[in-house]
Amino acid sequence: MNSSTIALITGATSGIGKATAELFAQQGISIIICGRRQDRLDSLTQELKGKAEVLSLNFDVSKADQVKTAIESLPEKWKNISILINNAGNAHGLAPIQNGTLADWDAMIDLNVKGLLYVTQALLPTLLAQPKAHIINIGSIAGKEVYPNGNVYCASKHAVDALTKAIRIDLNATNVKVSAIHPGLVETEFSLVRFKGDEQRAKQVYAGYQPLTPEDIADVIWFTVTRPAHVNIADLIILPADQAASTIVNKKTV
Ligand code: NDP
Ligand code: 8X3
Repeated sequence: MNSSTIALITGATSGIGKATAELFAQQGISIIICGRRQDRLDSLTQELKGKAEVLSLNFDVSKADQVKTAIESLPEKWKNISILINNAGNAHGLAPIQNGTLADWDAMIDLNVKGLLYVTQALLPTLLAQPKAHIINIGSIAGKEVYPNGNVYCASKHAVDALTKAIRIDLNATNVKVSAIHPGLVETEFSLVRFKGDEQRAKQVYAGYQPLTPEDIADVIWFTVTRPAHVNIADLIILPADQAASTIVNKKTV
């Protein structure tokens, strides 16, 4: 892998996607960083300047027309993408099903499930045209288990798990490897988004134990994409040492 390798990373303006962009840039991979916050895309482009070739694309993954337009707008030299990191995703709310809102449910299904499908479909012709290509879907422990009040977020991540397996089967006879990485608790802006900007509540999620960092997940993504051609890390769960299951975390009382 070198500067002729092009990776497209969704959700690169924050958390896991940003750390992945930083690590890929350090390794000299050309990266397309995606997200909706232009100021974040601009500052990350600035930060990575001189380390690697960087192109930013501003689009909402949950809007099929925006995804199509953004991918079609790629300059010729950026078209040969061989690594797709489907990372953009979030939870909206944490409420029992009887108190959930349609707006939150739609947002999660549109982003975590439909967004992943839209980006994957838009890039498949390109990925299939490369000698070797790789799709990495960022799932979650919430795609392997369900937990109280996690209902629709867990369902959306179970869908990511199912789609990863299904896409791997459908692409089995092609040049495209398909992998999923399922993190447990990672300290990012995830909980701030889930709790709609409530910083205190978000902080509590990561208090009393050592959560994973976005860089821990970026390392695993890098490991996954750099295995030899005959090796596919198909499905991987990564938890903080203090986490045994979604809701079982060895928190020290303070
Ligand atoms: P962050 O909130 O820090 O990052 C989410 C990223 O997704 C941002 O870059 C955001 O960019 C982007 N995004 C959100 N909505 C959209 C949209 N509609 N269109 C395009 N981009 C969007 O969270 P994380 O880094 O933690 O999350 C990354 C992935 O990891 C998600 O799929 C999440 O479900 C998963 N995950 C996270 C865990 C955690 O504990 N943090 C654990 C397990 C999985 P912008 O707002 O600029 O569009
Ligand atoms: C994010 C981790 O446990 O909040 O997917 O669902 S969790």
